[in-house]
Amino acid sequence: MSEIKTLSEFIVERQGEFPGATGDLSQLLTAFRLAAKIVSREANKAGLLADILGAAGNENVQGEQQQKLDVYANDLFIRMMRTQGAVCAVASEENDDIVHFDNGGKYVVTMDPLDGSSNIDVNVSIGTIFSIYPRVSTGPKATLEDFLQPGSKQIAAGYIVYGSSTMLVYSTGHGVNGFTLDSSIGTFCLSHPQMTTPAEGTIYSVNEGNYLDFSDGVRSYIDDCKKKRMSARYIGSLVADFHRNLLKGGIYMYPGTAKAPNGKLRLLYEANPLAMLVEQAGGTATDGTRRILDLKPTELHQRCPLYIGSKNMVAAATKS
Ligand code: AHM
Ligand code: MG
Repeated sequence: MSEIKTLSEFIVERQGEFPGATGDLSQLLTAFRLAAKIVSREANKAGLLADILGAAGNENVQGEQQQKLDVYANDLFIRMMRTQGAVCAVASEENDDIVHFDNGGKYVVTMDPLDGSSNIDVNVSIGTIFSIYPRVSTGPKATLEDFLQPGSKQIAAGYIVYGSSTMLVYSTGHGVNGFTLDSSIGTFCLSHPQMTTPAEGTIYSVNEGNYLDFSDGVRSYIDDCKKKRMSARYIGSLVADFHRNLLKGGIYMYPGTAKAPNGKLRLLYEANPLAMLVEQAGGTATDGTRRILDLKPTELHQRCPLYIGSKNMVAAATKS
């Protein structure tokens, strides 16, 4: 029987990769691990509980309706980080402004606590996305400057996909590793060590309902995908679409249009963390012309077009 490695063993084993590591990052990952298990449990019973299922009746900063599980996941991840102490402030998709902890923590976190939330009440995969940056400001409180660092400054990024099983995938800049939750023992076990993504794939993922609004270049790339008889796969949960394509090889696109030149997805807590992961796995992420990780954010909830996945496919989709 092959050796089973748990996420906690793995985190401890890898702590030495950081010169001068104090264990704060490890503790933070441990907090995410626990929050992930709780959200996974809640997501699994979402269909049973009328008070969890369905809209919470609030709108978030993007004017989208929040689902109850969004609010639950947001509160939970924030609570876990607040008690843990390594993080001094968080920017979340669900909060208009920075959430401060006033604890002197040396990291800031950006997160989408429950991505693809329109899929909750139809029993389709959803996810959590997170990104960790070193705090760069020196005053008593974290500032916007801490959050507006380019993605290349991330020290860790990851996601949790609540799918047919729950997986936590993360990188600290030394490759990408994936852990599957064994719900019978409540433990994440290393199931996908050193994940790499193929340079070429056969899956393209895009909301083709927007085809008529796309640029000529994007339309012609989609036409090429069809001519080559590639597979169209689009769940509408970024984490799940990204995860599948990472494993199998493919491209996920959310292009800009004349009406929404920056597309829909957010740079800080959707594009940047996934861009770090895809690059660590050998893939690429661009906004059509520029590397995502080089973009200098100007706003917390900034959107950007996203082309992410297998290297050759991203190059082909963005060549014109
Ligand atoms: P959300 O963060 O409000 O859930 O929105 C992001 C989601 C992504 O998960 C998904 O890829 C995309 O929106 C789908 O958008 P669309 O329905 O326009 O195709
Ligand atoms: Mg989202």
